[in-house]
Amino acid sequence: MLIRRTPNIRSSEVTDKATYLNRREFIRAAAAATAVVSGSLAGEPLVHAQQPAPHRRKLDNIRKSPFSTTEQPNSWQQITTYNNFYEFGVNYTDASKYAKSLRPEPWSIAMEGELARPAVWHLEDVLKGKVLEERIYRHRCVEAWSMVIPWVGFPLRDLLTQLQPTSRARFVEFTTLNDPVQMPGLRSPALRWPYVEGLRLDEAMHPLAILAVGLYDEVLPNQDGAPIRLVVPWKYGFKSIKSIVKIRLVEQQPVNSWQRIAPQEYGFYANVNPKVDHPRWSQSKEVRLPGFFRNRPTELFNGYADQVASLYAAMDLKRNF
Ligand SMILES: Nc1nc2c(c(=O)[nH]1)N[C@H]1C(S)=C(S)[C@@H](COP(=O)(O)O)O[C@H]1N2
Ligand SMILES: [Mo]
Repeated sequence: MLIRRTPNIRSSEVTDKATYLNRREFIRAAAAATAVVSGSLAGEPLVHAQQPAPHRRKLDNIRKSPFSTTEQPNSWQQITTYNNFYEFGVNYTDASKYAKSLRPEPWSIAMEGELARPAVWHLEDVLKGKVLEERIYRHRCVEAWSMVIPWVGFPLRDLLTQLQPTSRARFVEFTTLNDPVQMPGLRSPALRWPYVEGLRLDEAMHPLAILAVGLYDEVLPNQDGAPIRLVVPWKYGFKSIKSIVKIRLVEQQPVNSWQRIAPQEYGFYANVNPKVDHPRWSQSKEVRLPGFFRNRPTELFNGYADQVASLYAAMDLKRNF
């Protein structure tokens, strides 16, 4: 028997990831120290040094959703200057600086795989006259920061129902645009490109899972995943893939980009869970931006347990992390 050794991560990649994580911690600590020294009262200089996204088009036909949290949303400035979007660089300020080169209009999305009705969607046509919902959701990155974001979008299940998955469809695989001209970060091997994510079909059909096309009543800024991104509020942020160009229904569980690069650190499920630590840091607490301190208890399923826990009733969440 041939034993094929497949080292999934090159040690250089692990080192790189560890280095930027440490650098982020360092930058955060340095910013906090500066704020104290310069006597800042607000305690929120970290995200204020950056340029917020320009305002583009207003969206119409938005109704409020009963699924929204009553927590105070973060500001436009905060939501558009503190981003993870590795296609534009690995630091949280990179997307606000470099995502200008993304061209989100016109945009098409291919729907493929186990579907009775495969389709190519022209986003502009689909959104014409469509009723959208404002969903104010908690947003929790695997790196322990959190925000509250007023997304505008529609349930992913509406789209899937229309496309009619076949009986073989068990998972949904999403793929981000892969154009190095628009996305300079693709020239770096930080991740295996294109960025890919996946959901189990029942997760994708859950009413909380949405495709977002806007933020604060406006079209999505580039750094937040224009023109269309997934939002799965009970999972770590990396599941919420940005700038989607392909949605594929498949039989086999997809391997997402983070799993591929570090399978012992990032799983397929990525459900927010205070009891399942990341191998290199605790998940029991989080920092609500724009603060500095990890002093907020992490909530199971990011606070959405009442709605989603039944999806995982029979599962060991330590093994299926
Ligand atoms: N294509 C793509 N999608 C992505 C990412 C990325 O690097 N590329 N980063 C993920 C991570 S780690 C997080 S926390 C969220 C951040 O979303 P936000 O910048 O809108 O807050 O986007 C996710 N979606
Ligand atoms: Mo993240």
